[in-house]
Amino acid sequence: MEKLIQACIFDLDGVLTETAHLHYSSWKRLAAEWGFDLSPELNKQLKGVSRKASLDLILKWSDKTATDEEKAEMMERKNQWYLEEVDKLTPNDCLPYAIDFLDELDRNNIPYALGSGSKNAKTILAKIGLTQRFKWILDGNDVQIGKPNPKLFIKAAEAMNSDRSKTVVFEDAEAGISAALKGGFLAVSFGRDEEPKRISHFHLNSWEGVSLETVELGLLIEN
Ligand code: B16
Ligand code: MG
Repeated sequence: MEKLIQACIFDLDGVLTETAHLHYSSWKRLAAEWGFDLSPELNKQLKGVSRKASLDLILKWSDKTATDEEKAEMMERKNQWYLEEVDKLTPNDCLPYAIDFLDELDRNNIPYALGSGSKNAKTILAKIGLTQRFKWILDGNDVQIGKPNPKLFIKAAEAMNSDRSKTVVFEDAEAGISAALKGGFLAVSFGRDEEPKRISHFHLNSWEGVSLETVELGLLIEN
């Protein structure tokens, strides 16, 4: 029988590790400079969204304008603050049991790629000790337009030469699940947020106890 899952694409932040709180504290610190308090509710909308698109949203929410030069300087500073915290990550910051699932993919010769919107993805992967696990790493440096545009995932599927309708995207963000659906992928949402869960094909709360069979059966039963 032909396998339902022929390849996988993993988002990084929120799926293999968790740095959303570090993005949040850095954006909050920046916005505080012009007196805007970035709330946790608004911050939720930044999940999976590129650095540039995130800044544009924060500026819009706070009715502030900035030149391209000022925006570049703001993003640079925010990123420095974020990287100071990323530097403290260790392999213990991999989400629990994620590696067990990667091991199972390896045992079954199922190819997998990273599909992260972050320009810092390679730095983060190295900090959490996952660089060697990924043959294909696609990140925010590989595309002009970020999620919810599906281009990043499409590039990852092209690199693996996989059929998109048999390639699973694991994503924690609504923008990422939208990108996966637009690209014709199997979309598995991950984590605690409700929005991605509402539109995905199947949902996982954590990696604990997750096997290929869990995901295949979930995708078959729920669809
Ligand atoms: P950077 P992912 C995304 O990573 C984050 O979810 C999102 O919050 C962040 O704004 C985006 O990366 C860009 O990050 O500033 O490091 O380029 O979830 O796609 O792995
Ligand atoms: Mg994510």
